[in-house]
Amino acid sequence: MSQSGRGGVGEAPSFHEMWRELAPIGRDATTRGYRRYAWTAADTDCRAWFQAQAESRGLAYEVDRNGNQWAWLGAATYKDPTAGDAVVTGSHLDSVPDGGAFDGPLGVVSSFAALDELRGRGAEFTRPLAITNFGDEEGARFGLACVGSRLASGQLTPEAAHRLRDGDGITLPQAMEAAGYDPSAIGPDPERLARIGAFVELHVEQGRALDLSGDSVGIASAIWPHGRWRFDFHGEANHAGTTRLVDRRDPMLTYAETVLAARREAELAGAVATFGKISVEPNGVNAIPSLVRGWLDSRAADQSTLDTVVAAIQQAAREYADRHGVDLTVVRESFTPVVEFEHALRDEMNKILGGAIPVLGTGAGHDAGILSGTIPTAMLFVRNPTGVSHSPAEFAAEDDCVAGVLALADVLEGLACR
Ligand code: HGY
Ligand code: MN
Ligand code: MN
Repeated sequence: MSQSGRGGVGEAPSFHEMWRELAPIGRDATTRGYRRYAWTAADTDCRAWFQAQAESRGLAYEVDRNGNQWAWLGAATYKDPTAGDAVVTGSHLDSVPDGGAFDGPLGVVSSFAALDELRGRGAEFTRPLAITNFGDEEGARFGLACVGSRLASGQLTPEAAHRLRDGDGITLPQAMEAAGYDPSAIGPDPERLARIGAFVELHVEQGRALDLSGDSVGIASAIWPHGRWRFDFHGEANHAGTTRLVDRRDPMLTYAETVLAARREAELAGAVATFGKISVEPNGVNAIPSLVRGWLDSRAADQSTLDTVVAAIQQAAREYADRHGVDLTVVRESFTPVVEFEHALRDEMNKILGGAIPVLGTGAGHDAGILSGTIPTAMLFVRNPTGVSHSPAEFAAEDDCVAGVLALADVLEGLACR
């Protein structure tokens, strides 16, 4: 809990105000879920909100070559801005389809609120501080997670990024241009990352470890390796009413068997595997499909388990495809290796917070994970009583959100106000 020992509803007043302002942006009136996809109008509105928060606090606002947003305090005034000692905090504002309110925005809102808290304490910053919004973390539109941080760290080449296409066939460059950004500028940003001594991302916990331990705040230890694979099952379109079962080459059948195989293989290995997205052509009630596309998301505690699970699922899919005269192609669309957060920063944070903060792993990917190969990164988790995420039901209690703001303020004070 915060060194100041303060907490409880009503603290961090700016948090509540920002939360209320951000809440309606990109929320679907029917599902109450969020649809803040990269380079859409909702994303533009979120970006405008971020810029307003930065400028209202007198922070130096900028957008980097990859469209990530930065709000700097003191970048130009402290000693040498290229000293590599900047402390950065933030997260993302985009969402999965019908995502929850907290995944991403909690980290960004808490960052601004933590700065307000530190200013309220009269903290003296001795290192540059920045608040960020990394673009397209969820990959909901173009299928690749963490595009903004992958581009910045050189893990995604501009050429590969330019090839990304959404479900309507719109390319990433077209989408960026339509949103007023120059896609030809994207690429690695080593100078910017070299300025950073520590990146701390606060995020709602996507699990129940803190609920079970009775803690408001936790610190991340590691992120499971995880990836996304697209399975294309090519069959033969035909009449649903007149085609004998024995004459069918039905890709939906193969897809269904593969989904069951994925669950079976994941259970056997203590991993997770999800087919959460599907597209069917021609998608007619009375027509056997010609093509079924299914996207597999699989994750495991270690690389070899993940490899084993995905290989077994692909093997089963090929056997089913052969049996039904279906052709199968599998494409890996996104992959993130295991992340072990840097121990020194993790332990320093725990010490700043009193030394008794639980340290927990996660199966969820984050920009802090992507950047961990380039700069020291760490994560703070805020209790989610149900553990539910990537759903409108995602929730964190007000008291816990405030505890997260105060913990983040303590960490930033400890790191940037020595
Ligand atoms: O998929 C993930 O784990 C993250 O929410 N992008
Ligand atoms: Mn997410
Ligand atoms: Mn997230």
